[in-house]
Amino acid sequence: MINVVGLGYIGLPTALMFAAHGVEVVGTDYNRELVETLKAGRTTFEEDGLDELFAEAVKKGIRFSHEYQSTDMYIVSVPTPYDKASKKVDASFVVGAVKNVMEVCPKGAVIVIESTISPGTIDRHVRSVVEAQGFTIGEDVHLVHAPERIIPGNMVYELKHNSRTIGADSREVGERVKALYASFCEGEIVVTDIRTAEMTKVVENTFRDINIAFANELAKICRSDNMDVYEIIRIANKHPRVNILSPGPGVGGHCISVDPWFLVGDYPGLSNIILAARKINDSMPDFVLERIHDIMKENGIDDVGRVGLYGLTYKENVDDTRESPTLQMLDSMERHLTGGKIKVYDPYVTRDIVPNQYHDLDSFLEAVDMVVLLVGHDEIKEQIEKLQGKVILDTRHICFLEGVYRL
Ligand code: SAJ
Repeated sequence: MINVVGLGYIGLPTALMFAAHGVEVVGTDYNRELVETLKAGRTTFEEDGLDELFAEAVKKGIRFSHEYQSTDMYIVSVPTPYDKASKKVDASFVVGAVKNVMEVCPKGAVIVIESTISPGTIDRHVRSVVEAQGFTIGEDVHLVHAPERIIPGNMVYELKHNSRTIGADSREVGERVKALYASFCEGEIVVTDIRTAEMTKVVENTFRDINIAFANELAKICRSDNMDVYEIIRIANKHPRVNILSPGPGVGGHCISVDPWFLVGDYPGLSNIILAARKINDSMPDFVLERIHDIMKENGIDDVGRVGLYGLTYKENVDDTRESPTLQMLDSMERHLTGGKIKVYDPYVTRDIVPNQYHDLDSFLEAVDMVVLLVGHDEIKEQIEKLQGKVILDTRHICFLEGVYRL
């Protein structure tokens, strides 16, 4: 039996996938409300194919509990934020989960950590905790790092088809965990050591952050000298070895905007391009605010209350708002005392999380003269003509109506 600890965006689909493929699973989370929701037969976030997977896992007998189980296999998928001051990984949730596991696990249990951690986290934070409790690593307990790679919006498909990495101290344990993941994972599963697995995961997200930063920097350069960045990227990408990503209002989510900081925190002085990329991406929400200001002036709009932000999530067709560029912008406006009146709408965010939030596209559009497209949800792409007659700032290159402004 596997005890999956932490039933968030990664833990839940992973637990469901194992269960749907015939593995006995108990999912544990300390959030009782979340556990009760799952027990009542409801998923806790929206994701393509998740409800079907949930139904299949329930049929195969998955159980949910707020208590740790006594078993020989644990998968820990708890959050690993970064410490805003030191920029280093905050491993406290991982350490807490491992401590709890050690209170109930039998001798020889394997603890797989799926949470993203910076290279050396297991050495520095986890091993010492395990040893301090009197456990001998490699005998009483085995540590493994198996980072995930699934992308919100396409999680269920990617969970099954992506290649994955297993880092373990011993080849034998690595192969055992590989065989377990192979119950559902059809991609290649590479077995390596723990530190390599830790570093690889962080490097992957850092690679993407740097590439997005390059696109964003190009957008700024082109704006400053009146060039069309989208046309330039489109043409440059016809080169067989060039593949520039898309500029946007910033980088949100809990991975790409977080993981590169681990390297900056641990290797200051050596992580120059990584730091520069982080700064460029973090500067984009303010860049959009400046664009809004200029466009308002150009069009004689002097009341920010007539401006509407479309999209609150960190990217299209998901309901996740963590670190979203829109929230970063609203935060920045508040700091400059210009927030409050601007209107906001997102079809995926049904709860009120910011002031002046609308829950219906038509009434949102009626209330504003200018629309800033911050997220390219299918909802707006499919009815883009509704924006006809508005002043439009499109930060996602999804609107081709006449007169549209871009980044
Ligand atoms: N973005 C752009 N321009 C682009 C691509 C993305 O501005 O061309 C923005 C998005 O709008 C969003 C942010 O970047 O705000 C990140 O979105 P994303 O779709 O690139 O990635 P995430 O954060 O949803 O998921 C990433 C993925 N990592 C990589 O592609 C290397 C995923 O595979 C990881 O599993 C996930 O992080 C994670 O959990 O680590």
